[in-house]
Amino acid sequence: MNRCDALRKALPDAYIVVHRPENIRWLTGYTGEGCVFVSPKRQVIITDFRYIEAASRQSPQCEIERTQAERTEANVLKALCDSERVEKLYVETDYLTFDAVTGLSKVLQGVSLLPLNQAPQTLRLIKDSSEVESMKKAAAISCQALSNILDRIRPGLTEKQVQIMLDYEMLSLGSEGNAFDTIAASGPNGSLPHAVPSDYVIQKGELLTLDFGATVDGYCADMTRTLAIGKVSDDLSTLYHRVLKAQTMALDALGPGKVCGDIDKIARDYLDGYYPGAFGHSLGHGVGLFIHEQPRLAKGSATVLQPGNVVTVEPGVYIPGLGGCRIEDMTIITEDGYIDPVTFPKELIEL
Ligand SMILES: [Mn+2]
Repeated sequence: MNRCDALRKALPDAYIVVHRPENIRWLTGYTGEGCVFVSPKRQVIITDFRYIEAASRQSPQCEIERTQAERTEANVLKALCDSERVEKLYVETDYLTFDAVTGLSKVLQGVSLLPLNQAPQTLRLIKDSSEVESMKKAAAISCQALSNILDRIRPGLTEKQVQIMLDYEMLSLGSEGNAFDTIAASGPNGSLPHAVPSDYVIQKGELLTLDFGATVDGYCADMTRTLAIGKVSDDLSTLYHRVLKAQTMALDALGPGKVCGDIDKIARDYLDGYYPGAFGHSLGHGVGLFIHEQPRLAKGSATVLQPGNVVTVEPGVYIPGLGGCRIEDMTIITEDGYIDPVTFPKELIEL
């Protein structure tokens, strides 16, 4: 893996140090701790003893510099900057702590530190075919995991027990780990968009929202399904079908060249007509090596979707006291539309 040339093309003749783990992985394939120094002619992973062998296996195209107690990361960067006569160094000021940046500037006397301004993230907006393959696999595992536990979900289980079943299935099916902490929210907890699974016992007649995702090659899947535990009230059934309609309308409008804010507005206007203010978050977000990336399908966003973007479409309605519902697919924008690798059915399933 070597995408350092893409970064060099974006920032010609620049000297850059990258610390954000997803950016390091995207640029070099290396998944350990440390940072990577990128100059016009070399790329150097700076890490400690624990990761030296892993770095050389994962990133044979990189030089590796080992830190030690008396040879800190900043010292190594100083030596690299001196050897290449660096005057300006781009750093991830949006990721490093204030202390880290001030510490670095003290050691790197005479080198001006400049904000990298998310240049790697901008490149990561467009997924290449290998990234898309990984994301499709992660979505397939997520869907299969839910299918596998479906006939075991029943009243009397706690939210936590359902969470554990889902996580176990995803790992068994080949997920490297969860893309984020699985959400299982039933009944009144469904009105909390990011509910933490609890010991709450799932009851008959409730909606159960499951939001989860596997990871493959570091790439995240993100999907949500809301299930009915037995027969639910007409109010809840209507709520479910309106959320589904909002998602269908947004998906029908999705594609390259579309404005993110316009897609959000389609779902938002529809749901606000029935449940004013109850859809309080954005319609969707980018996904990749990190669970929440750009672009965002958000109110007022003028960003235009491009082939290779991966975005979720996840309208939800949250009503304290009644509960909530969210339905989420992760979509890959293509030249002529989009691919939806989240194939798990969306008609209301009564368990
Ligand atoms: Mn999501």
